[in-house]
Amino acid sequence: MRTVLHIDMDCFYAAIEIRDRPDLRGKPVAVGGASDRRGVLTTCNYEARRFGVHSAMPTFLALRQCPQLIVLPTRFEVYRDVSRSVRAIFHRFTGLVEPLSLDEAYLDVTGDSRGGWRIATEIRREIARRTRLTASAGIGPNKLIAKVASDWRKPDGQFEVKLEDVSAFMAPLPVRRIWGVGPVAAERLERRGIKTCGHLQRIDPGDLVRLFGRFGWELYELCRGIDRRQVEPARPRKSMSTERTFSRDLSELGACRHELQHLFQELLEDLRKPGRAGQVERLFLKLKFCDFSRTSVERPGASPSLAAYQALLEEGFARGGKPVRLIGIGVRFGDKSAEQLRLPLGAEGEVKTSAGDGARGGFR
Ligand code: TTP
Ligand code: MG
Repeated sequence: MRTVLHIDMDCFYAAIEIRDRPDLRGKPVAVGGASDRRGVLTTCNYEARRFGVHSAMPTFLALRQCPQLIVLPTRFEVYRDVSRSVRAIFHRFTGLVEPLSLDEAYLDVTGDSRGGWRIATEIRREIARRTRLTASAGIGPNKLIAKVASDWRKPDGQFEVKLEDVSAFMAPLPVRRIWGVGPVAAERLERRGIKTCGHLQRIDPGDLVRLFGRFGWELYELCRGIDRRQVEPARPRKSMSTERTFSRDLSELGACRHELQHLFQELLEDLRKPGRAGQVERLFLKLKFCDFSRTSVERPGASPSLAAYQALLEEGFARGGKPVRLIGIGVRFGDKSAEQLRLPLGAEGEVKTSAGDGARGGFR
């Protein structure tokens, strides 16, 4: 019998913005790209959600739906810092922390005599004290249950599902809530009148296997709230990168070079941060062009330098021959990344080895 927590920050980016600008409290607030520049929202607060505004919505549509919506630009650096502090809090409770994104993680607290409920309360209190932000928690015997439960008392709440209540807890949930059931599988089920996990629980396992192959067995368990996936602490990272999308496409190589300097500084800062370290083996650069086509250039190299990235930029830029919408640069680590190394920096910002904690998003 395990005890798994799922902790999820409330309206994460928007909550941070409102924390830092209290005059915005009580008003509908969203974070994302400007409406005149193909922008979409990353998230919004509950006041905005009441108007039907949501994550990934184009900003111009959101403003149509809620004209008084205040749309703020993203400040990823700040979100990353907060995310780090929150993760540090998790780690004071257990080493078994599996981050899912900047604002959510699973924690395995099996065997801790305080019990899941009390640990979740303490973690949420600590998050509030140190970051002045709220989080919600789900407590259950596995990841599936914990994740669903963390939504139950959002915002600023927590919900626990005991082992004996798991099957009943699952029954009313739509089949889509099950890990691994995408839109296609959900539609196949719904066409047969199977809309909830409760419906699914009544299907013979043989029929599920006939319909879904091996996944049928998993479905048989998942719809009953049985989930064997372990909480897996973050693995050593294979690469680290930083990127930027420009509000106006860059048509000159000179302008790209200028932006590259900023990106390079960011990458160096990230590489210098303490954490898991590894030997840099390759450098890469990616470009996305105005027509959304992309190219990437990569070469072996143990020490990231601005000159090396400039050479990659020139190659990629010439290849595209089009205005540039996004530049990303990064490093790939060798197999030794797993070792806890922390070697000194070389001269002139050259990085001999690297360290970072994985919060910076890569290319998705
Ligand atoms: P979520 O946890 O999905 O959302 P949230 O924290 O804003 O709100 P909730 O209270 O419902 O948990 O995502 C965390 C952050 O990730 C969110 O603040 C912004 C970012 N994000 C995006 O950038 N794009 C997206 O499409 C989504 C869903 C989130
Ligand atoms: Mg969240």
